[in-house]
Parts: sequence; C-alpha cells; structure tokens
Amino acid sequence: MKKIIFKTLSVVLFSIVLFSCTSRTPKDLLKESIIPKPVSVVATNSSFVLSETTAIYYQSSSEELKDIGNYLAEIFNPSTGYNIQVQSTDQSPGKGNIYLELSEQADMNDEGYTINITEDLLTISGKPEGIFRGVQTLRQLLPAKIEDKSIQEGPWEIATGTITDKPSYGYRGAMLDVARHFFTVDEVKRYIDLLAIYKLNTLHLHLSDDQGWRIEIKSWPNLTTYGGSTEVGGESGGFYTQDQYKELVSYAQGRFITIIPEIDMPGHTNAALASYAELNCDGKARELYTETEVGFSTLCTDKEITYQFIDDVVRELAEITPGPYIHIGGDESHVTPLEDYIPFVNRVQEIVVKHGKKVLGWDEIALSTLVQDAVVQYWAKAENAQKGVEQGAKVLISPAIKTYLDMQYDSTTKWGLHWAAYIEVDDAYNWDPAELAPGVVKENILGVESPMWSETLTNIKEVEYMAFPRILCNAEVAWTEKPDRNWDEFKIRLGKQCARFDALNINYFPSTKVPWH
Ligand code: TNX
Repeated sequence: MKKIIFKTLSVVLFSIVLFSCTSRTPKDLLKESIIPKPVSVVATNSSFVLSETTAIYYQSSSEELKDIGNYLAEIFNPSTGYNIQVQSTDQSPGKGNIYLELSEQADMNDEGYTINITEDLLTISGKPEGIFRGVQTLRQLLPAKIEDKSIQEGPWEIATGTITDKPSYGYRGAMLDVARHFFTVDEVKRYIDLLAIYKLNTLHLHLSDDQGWRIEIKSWPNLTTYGGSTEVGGESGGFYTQDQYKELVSYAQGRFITIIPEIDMPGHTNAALASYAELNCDGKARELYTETEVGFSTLCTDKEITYQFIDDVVRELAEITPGPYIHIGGDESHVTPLEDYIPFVNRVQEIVVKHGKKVLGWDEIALSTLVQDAVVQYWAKAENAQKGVEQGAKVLISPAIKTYLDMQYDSTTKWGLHWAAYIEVDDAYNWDPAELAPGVVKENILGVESPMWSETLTNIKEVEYMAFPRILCNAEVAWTEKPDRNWDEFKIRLGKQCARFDALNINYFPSTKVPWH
C-alpha cells in the first residue's frame, strides 16, 4: 500500500516538474484583440513568458532603439515589479528575452514591423518607427493589467506566432483645440501617450482662435500676455512658452508623433486683434472674447503690417517646429470677402514656403491657388476637397460628420456639440476615407485626422470621454485596409479594451453599441 502511494506521489511530482519545465500554457495569438487590426497574424499556439530575468536587447548601438527599449521597460516595470534591463547587443539574445531588431523589408513602409514570438524569444523588427508601432501591439498582447502603475500578479504570458503589419495611411492624426480652453503641458503629454497606444503619428495643435492665443511669439509678446489671458467662459487661459512647446515636440518625437502647429487666419483671430490694435482695419483693438460664436473676426488683409505679423509668427514657429507642416487655418472666414480671402491665402502660403515649411489648411484654402505640396484638410465641403485634388494637392480627411470628436455620441452626452451630427461609436467606424467624395481617392489622400474642438471641454478627462472609444475607430479606419474592417468583429475587440482603459485610468463613454467585457 505504502509503495503504491509512494509511486503515485512520485509520478504526480515528476509530472509537475516536467510540466512546469517544458510545457507552456497554450495561447492562441489569433484570439488576441489588437486595435488597430494588424495585416497578418499567424499563431503557433504556445507562449512566451515575460519574467524577472527578461531583458530588452536592442540591435547595435542605435540610440533610437535604446529609447524605445527604455519606453517599453517603463511600461513593464511598475506593473510586473521587475527591473527589466535595456541592453545593446550585436547578436540575437538568449532565451526569455525581448529583441528589438533593425530590418528593412522591401514591402514595408517606415512604420511597418514584424513581431516574431517563440517560447524562447520575442523579436520586434523593422525601422525604429515601425518597431515603436510594434511595441504598441506587444502591449496589447499582454494582460491589460500590464498598464497598471502598481505591482500586479503575473503570469505575463504572450501567445506565440508572427504578426506582420503596416499602415494603410501614413498620416493618422488627432487635433486638439487648446485655444477655446487651454490644456497644460502635462495634459497634452497625457493625450500624446494615449494616442501613441493606437498608433497615431500626428498631433495637430490648434494654437490660436478668437478666445485665446496659446504660443509665445517673442516679437509680438502681447499675443500671449494679453491674448492668452482668458478662455471660453472667462476663466484665466494660458499659453506655452517656446521652451514648453519644444518640450512637447520632443516628448511627442519620443513617441514617433509629429506635432503640427496651427495659427488660424484670417478669421478666428480675435485674440490677436485684441492684443494689437494695428492688425485691425480701423486701427482699434478688439475686446477679449470668451463666448463661442464663430466667423466674426478677420485680420486686415490689405494692411502691410498684417503680413509682417504673419511673417514673424511663421518664422518663430518654423524655428521650433521640426515637422514638415505649418497649418494656416483658413476656415470660416465669414467676414473676409472672397476677393480678399484668396490673395490673402496665396500670400500666406508663400510666407510658409519661404520659412521652409509645407502648407496645411482647412478645406476653404482650396479656393485659392495652392502652392506645391499644400494639403487641404477636408472637414466640411467635398467640393473644396475636389478643388484641392484638381490642383494636385493631397487631402487630409477629417469630415465633421465622422471624425469630429467634439460631436456628442447622442442627445444625452454631457459635453460636446451636435451641429454636424451625433456620432455613435459605430458611426465613427463605419466609413471609408476614399469613399466620401467623388474624385477623392486613396492616391489623393494623405491620411485621416480626428479633431477635438474644446468650446465645451475644460480638462483632459472631458477630452478623454469624447475621444474614447471613438479615436480607436478612427485609428483603425486609418491603419487597416478596408477589406479587413468589419464593425461586428471590431466591436468585440473594442469591448475587450475596457480593462485596458481602466488600467490606464482613461475616462471613456461606455456605449451600449459595444459588448464591454
Ligand atoms: C467648426 S471645423 C470649426 C471650429 C469649431 C467647430 C466646433 C472648423 C475648421 N471650424 O471653429 O470649433 O466647428 O465643432
């Protein structure tokens, strides 16, 4: 009897040892809910385990890869409680490690990447930008609690297999209106961090409007000291010093996000018109404005000082903007006669080009003669987008009825507006950039951007509520090719994101259209 018990016990013990040494919990990579959906996933049904001894190795001594490694370790360390090391290497690392490997596959664009996961090694390969996008995929392959800031219980298993991926559109952006309400540097950094997770690569900052001027211009200091002093509702506003703006630019660069600054003109300029009397045709400074009407202000288009002003602003802005574009606004200039508007936009474009930047502007700028490489941001009028295409310009797709994140979800939404539409989560998903306007097809499209206007939004938590989850819909529309997009399948993946939203402390709209898990 004793012998039998002993025998059974040893068999049990032996199998426990055997099991824990060689066998892994099978995990199916195909069942993971990745947003935006990758191009291809092949599963091999085992798992890689992130453990205390895992290190992140990066190939050669690339500084860019080192930064990506540190970024990843900073995500993993607080929740796992490990102290994951980031090390340079010249050869493929040993078992249990993560490897960031430079590669230039022929059919990959700069943001393409491959993740190859075996039981022994997890390799992300691509160009640095692609590896960074791959890192975002990797985050989503781990349990949601990996995003937590306090120590969580493992195991940290990742399903094995191979993901090959690249974006459909090269410009996937968000816009934040920091003029109607001001958002602090830390709030903008938070938004940048969240955008990066869903592989967005551009943040357009709407830096000036009737209600406030938010970027320091050293040669015209009243713009911020006076023009930036308030915001919608009459609270005190704020502005970014050039040093703070540079800090934002570099923070975004660390997440492979380009910042595009916008100075809206000739309309939406009351804050400037209040700061400097000479910018008004009648030479009289306007009052500061803290309400939400649009279309009542204009720079004086036939005064020379106006162009000197714009030259100074664009020059100073270009100096602190490494990205290719300066956004010149151009929307809703209802009190600028068209015969003044057209030569104004023509002249401002030349100023932007003179300072070494490319022109981006709201779709009305297509009424003028566009300079080479100008981009028309389609928000309202298809015919303007078409006029842009006829002139050889690319179009940035931001239709208010699909991508405006300040539009309410439905009539019960606490914040936001609904002048263009109510946009439920499925509405934000069920559309295609290349099917909005006849004659504006994929080759004409630079990408997709989701604007967040802030008339009703006073802090980043309110911004999050309007952006999440719709920004994920727009992110997938821009990243994933149309044949691979399907709402019924997407909503399941989206529903599983809620644990991640919670771990990241994201304030989101719990739409009843989504089966939240
Ligand atoms: C239209 S979109 C505007 C903004 C407003 C927004 C509110 C665009 C180019 N102009 O000035 O803030 O609607 O949704």
